[in-house]
Amino acid sequence: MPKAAVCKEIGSKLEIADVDLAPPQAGEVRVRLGASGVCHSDLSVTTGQLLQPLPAVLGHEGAGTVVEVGEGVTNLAEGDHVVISWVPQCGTCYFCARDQGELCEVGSMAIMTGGLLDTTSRFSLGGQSLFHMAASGTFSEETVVPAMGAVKISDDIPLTSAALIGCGVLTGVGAALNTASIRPGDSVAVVGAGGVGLNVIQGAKLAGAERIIAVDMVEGKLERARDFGATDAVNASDGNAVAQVQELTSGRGADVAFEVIGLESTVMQTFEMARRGGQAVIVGVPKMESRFDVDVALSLVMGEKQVRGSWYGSSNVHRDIPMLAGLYQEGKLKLDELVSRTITLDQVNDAFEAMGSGEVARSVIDYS
Ligand code: PAD
Ligand code: ZN
Repeated sequence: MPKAAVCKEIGSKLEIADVDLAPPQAGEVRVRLGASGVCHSDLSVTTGQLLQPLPAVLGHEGAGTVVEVGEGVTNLAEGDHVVISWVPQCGTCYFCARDQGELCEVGSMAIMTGGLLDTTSRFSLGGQSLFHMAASGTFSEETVVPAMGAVKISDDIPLTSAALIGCGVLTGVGAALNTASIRPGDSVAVVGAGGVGLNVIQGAKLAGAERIIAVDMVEGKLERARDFGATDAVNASDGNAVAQVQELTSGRGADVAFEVIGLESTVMQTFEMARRGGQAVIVGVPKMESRFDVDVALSLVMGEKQVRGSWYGSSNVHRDIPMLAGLYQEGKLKLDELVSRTITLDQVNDAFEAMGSGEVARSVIDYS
């Protein structure tokens, strides 16, 4: 019986409980988690900002060891170290065939229903079925996931660092390398320097951006942003952040501006920070009813501004997880530095509270 953190209803704290886990069915694997990061999206489920069928085992940023494979699984074997992908990607549907695996038809259906690929769950508590957050459920000592949602990595990467690839790193670095079109020498603004924003910053650096402006309201977050490649820092609590970014970019605005918070107000600011002909890339997930009001004539048509949403870093997980793991091994991608503190599963509610503080980039549950 694995111990897991369960969200029973919106507005309540996660409950730690011993849950039942059914064996993997055909095309599934059972994974013993080594670690799971705590992402803002987990908190957003508990506040109702992000839709997720409940009750559910939360957590979607995990890495671990395969301990059992279901019938017909050929891509993984017992003992493999894997990063869990919260969008299982089939590789063959309409979207995967067009290099938009983050929108995979099969994976998206699982996420929406709260179950695995057949929409049913392997978790239960006292006979009541529990959903898996995003076909994962990594706030549990063990989980069962689709084999197409687990990607093998080398055994010598610490699982506490590898776990972060599963959401924050793929999302952030992918937004910079896959969604945006950053050219060497570009100026980039990143609004929100939390766990995902830091990865947009290090992704923009990998893409060759020359000026990387981090925008946040917490001084400690801005200091850490510099360690990840930010060349400038704007504290949004010191007055108009848009004007400060424009001042740093010769009055034009940034070539590419990213929103990595999930607020209507900062989505609008990010759009205004992008220069004429530039891109605003929205990564943060605001509440579901959010709207975005743009002046069509001046900004979109005559100004040729582009707005793009970025889901899971526009990543092909089967390509990008091994690529990111390789960059880490070559010393070109920071993972260990994202782990501000390791915690036990019982401390997960405290990790939500710590998110607002300057000291924490990511809290990571260490199951070992
Ligand atoms: P986080 O809480 O670690 O970081 C958010 C940062 O924003 C913090 O550093 C805050 O200090 C800062 N902040 C808050 N308000 C403001 C403000 N008004 N102005 C400037 N800075 C501010 O969160 P995270 O990095 O884990 O997640 C960020 C968002 O990304 C969140 O909405 C999450 O749900 C979303 C996300 N999207 C995807 C995707 O695929 N698009 C994947 C994962 C997470
Ligand atoms: Zn996440």
